[in-house]
Amino acid sequence: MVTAAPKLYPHQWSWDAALISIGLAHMSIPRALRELENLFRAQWSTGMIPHIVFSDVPGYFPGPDVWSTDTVPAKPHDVRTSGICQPPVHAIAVARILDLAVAKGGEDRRLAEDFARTSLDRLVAWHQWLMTVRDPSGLDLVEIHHGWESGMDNSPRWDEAYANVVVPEPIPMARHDIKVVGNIEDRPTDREYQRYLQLMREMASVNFDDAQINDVVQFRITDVFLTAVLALACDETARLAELLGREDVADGQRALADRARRGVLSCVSPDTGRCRDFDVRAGQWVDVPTIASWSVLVSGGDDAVWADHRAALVGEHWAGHPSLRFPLPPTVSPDDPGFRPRTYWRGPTWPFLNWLLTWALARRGDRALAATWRDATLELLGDGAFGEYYDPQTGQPAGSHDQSWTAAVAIDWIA
Ligand code: 9YW
Repeated sequence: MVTAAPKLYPHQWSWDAALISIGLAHMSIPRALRELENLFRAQWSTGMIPHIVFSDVPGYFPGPDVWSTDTVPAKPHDVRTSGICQPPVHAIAVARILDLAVAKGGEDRRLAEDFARTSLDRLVAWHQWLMTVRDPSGLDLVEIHHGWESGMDNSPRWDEAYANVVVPEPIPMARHDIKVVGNIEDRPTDREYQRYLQLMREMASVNFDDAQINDVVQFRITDVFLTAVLALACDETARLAELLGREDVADGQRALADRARRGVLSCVSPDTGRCRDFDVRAGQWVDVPTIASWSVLVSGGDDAVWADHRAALVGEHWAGHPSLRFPLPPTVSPDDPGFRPRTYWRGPTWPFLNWLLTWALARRGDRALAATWRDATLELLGDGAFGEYYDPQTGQPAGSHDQSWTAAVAIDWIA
């Protein structure tokens, strides 16, 4: 199994693994499939694909003992996992690998087709869980219970919700991340970590039982970006199902994709034009300008809104900001007072995210912008550091180096 990063993240992360498997497919289709299989076999019986599948390597906090998922009935007993999820990019990986394998032909093709066939039911269960269990209010939007589920851990999108999380007593912490990443500014603060751990405790208090979590967890927000990714994932699953002659699955996935797309469009603010998240506990929209504000660029569903979101993201407040060294989308606008160019999800540009955006653009036929962002990201990666994220103003790598999904997307682009 490929770890997300050699030192900082010595385990398998869910959405990283999907992108990593795409990179691996260029070298070996069987190897790529094994990577995904390692993740898929950790799928819970509820349908959830967990956000971390733990290896035996120590040195990450919070590790499996802190997560306390060992007695969760829904978890396969022979793997140790976290108890939450991440954005559902997996169908995109299965479909991309199948396309590459079909081009190669022979045994690779046969293996990838078999894998896709057995993956279909897994993907259906996963998407279904997200759109049912995680949409208890029937908003056509996926609700998350932890910032980590968004994959954008400390994005300013979650600041207000985290500010409302009460930590009744200090929780012991043994953070490794700040030792591994020399620059403390690159990582979330201790205050943020206390809240991350508090939410884990709340979910563990009901043994990660979906039926009870909503009542105990102090963080319930619909995630518009995750929902936009789900729309694409359902589209890709429908395409896969058609290729494999499973029309029954294709129809269901198309219906889910439409729902997710409607959900994303329902988040567009009539005032700002931006996509918002909805804080279920506070009963209010969260309209914080971040890269997720432009989620319709990912989901599509309305040509006029899509064009608005594209224009915003290439515009002078975002990728076209005069202070940026490369014309790439930062995660927070450099005009925002909260913009921190090196701090994780508060400003840096992330190569894997640029890949996802270019994939969505190319799929819609916007090859010109996709090529611009691809070329600029590859130029950024020319330093050979394969940073986890980059300061968009200086082009310096930040966070972990040798980050696996950064390397994987580079391979996919240049292969
Ligand atoms: C953490 C592995 C993960 C990514 C997330 C990213 C970060 C882990 O690293 O979270 O401990 O903070 O935010 O999206 O999957 O690369």
